[in-house]
Amino acid sequence: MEELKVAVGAPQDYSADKIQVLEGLEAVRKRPSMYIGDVGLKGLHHLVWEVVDNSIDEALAGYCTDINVEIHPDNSICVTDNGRGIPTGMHPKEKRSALEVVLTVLHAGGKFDKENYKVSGGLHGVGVSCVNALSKDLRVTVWRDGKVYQQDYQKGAPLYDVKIVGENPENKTGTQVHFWPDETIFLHTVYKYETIANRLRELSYLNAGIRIHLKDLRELDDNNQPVAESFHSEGGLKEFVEYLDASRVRLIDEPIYVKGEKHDVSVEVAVLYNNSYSENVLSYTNNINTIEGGTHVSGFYRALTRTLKSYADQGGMLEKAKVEITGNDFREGLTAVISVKVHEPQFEGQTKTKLGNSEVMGAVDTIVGEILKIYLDENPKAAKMIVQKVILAAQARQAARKAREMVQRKSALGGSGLPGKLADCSEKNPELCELYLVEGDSAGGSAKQGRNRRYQAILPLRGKILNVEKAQEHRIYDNEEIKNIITALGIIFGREEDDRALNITKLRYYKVIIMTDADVDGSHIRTLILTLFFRYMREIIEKGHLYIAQPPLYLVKKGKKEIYCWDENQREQAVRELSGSGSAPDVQRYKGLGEMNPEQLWETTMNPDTRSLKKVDVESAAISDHLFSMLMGDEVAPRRDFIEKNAKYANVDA
Ligand code: 0RA
Repeated sequence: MEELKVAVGAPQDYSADKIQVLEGLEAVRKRPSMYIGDVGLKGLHHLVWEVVDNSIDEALAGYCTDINVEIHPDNSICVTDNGRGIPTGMHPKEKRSALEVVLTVLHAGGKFDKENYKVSGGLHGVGVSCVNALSKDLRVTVWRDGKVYQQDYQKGAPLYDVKIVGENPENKTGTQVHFWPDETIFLHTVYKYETIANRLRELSYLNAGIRIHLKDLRELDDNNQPVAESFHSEGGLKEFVEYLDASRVRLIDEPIYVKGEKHDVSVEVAVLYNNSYSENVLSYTNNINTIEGGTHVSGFYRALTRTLKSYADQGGMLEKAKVEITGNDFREGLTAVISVKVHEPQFEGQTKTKLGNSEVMGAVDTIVGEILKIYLDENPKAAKMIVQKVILAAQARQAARKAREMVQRKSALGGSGLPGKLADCSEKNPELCELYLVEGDSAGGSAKQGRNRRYQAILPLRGKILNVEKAQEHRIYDNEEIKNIITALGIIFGREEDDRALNITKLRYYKVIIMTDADVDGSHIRTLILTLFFRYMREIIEKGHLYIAQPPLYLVKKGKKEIYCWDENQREQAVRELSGSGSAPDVQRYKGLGEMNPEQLWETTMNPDTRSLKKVDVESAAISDHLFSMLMGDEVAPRRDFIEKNAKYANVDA
């Protein structure tokens, strides 16, 4: 019946049909950003996510246990799974192999049969045909029905009909997609191992049981083996929060774990409390990181606040402590992962990473509320630890408000209210203004002399600023350097309904530039400043206002000729260049900014025409949070491990 209807309505002319299909993929090639976000590194990696998501879907449907991802020496990517294999039979409507349809028809995505798939991943859900369109070459191989099928494509167009390339007597099943991104489309074509490894790790936690193997064939390790890692988690989200909190001190022994389903929304949550003062909540919808949060996160907070509050009320604990508790007090020291699976997710917000479905809020609220209540009743010891932490947070918040008000009242009263050490610029339009946060009074002095005083302001910082990772909020307002930074920036800390929320509408400089020495102390101070911004002023990073100055490492000099160098390669080249006529040039290694005179500092590091600035971004909140808590937190072992492991890559000094 179905087939008959399709046959009657189908285009008579097969080739016309084919042209239409190619037009679809042509649209992807014309406007790739509409389908994969951008054509930079992000878009390049998006191709991998798209292919892997299909295999994950197959695993979620219960047919696939292992996924292999290989990065080849030519930066092509090969993804293999042991699922059912993309169907290869004749597609009744398209009159060609279903395999070809999946690979060449936009939005076909392989999901003919919606019942088979609970949910589908992929931010844009564009499917593997989109990857095909943006690849100069792609080869798909399917093991199915005792045969091996194959088809090759260029820029999305099949080179031949699907063919059988071999027998498969053991009746293996699976799909392999090997693609070569088109370098005429992408700005970068070199894959980043860490980016892929981080995403695959995340996927293995979000989808317990699946084994994902990554192999990088571009580089051999010390044993002449390709770099490889396998990701597999039986504990799923429970292990995910433990991983996130690995460098923190726990208040409860085991994660609180919630799983349930309501109104077709499946909800999974894992929660830990630690002794820090920061909050780390990650949320996912259909395996996609919802960076901007949304209804699932709101539902979680509602349930957490209501359930903990009523538990504490019943026990008379709040009355005894004589504090007013607000929603945020339940979030200090909280680490949680929220993962929901929704049939038709609506993504909103600036970066389309905020979940909008209203039914999800109630589902998460109800499920978390019920299970958390049972947990608290059954685990009185853990419950007491959490409530005590909440009460402490409330008391600290009151102290912080007083301290913060002192800082802000002072700036509202006294004259300009700006810190005495600030050498401000004359320009008043913040879009044109830059603030340099400079390590040390002497470098600060050089910067003041070397700067363009019309639009560049200088704030010297003396010594090391407070490590906010280890301090309660009210203490940060006692710190002279931090107070100076806040008042110089002109921002308002906290609002009535949300003490932690920041108001940066009055930000006085659209570029805030951290300028520290190129030595161990300098990098430590830079990390401390970055931690302050990450924990208390993240919006400044998110809006792209925070930068790191890049002072040169060397000056190579002979006679009147001077060449500044930022790395070893440049230094070697400069030495070769100036060695030309006889004697070797003089090489000066800059360790501190203070070794440069004001003119040199201007020329190399501050002049917008010649300097290079590194923009700070919050690549992934999970990674940064992990990194900051590890670098700045209490536990020493993870920090040592990290530094040992990354010593040769990262510029992170102990
Ligand atoms: C459509 C239908 C079926 C499986 C798949 C697509 C499928 C797609 C991909 C993409 C990567 N790996 C995959 N594995 C399977 C179900 C086929 C059946 O009923 O046997």
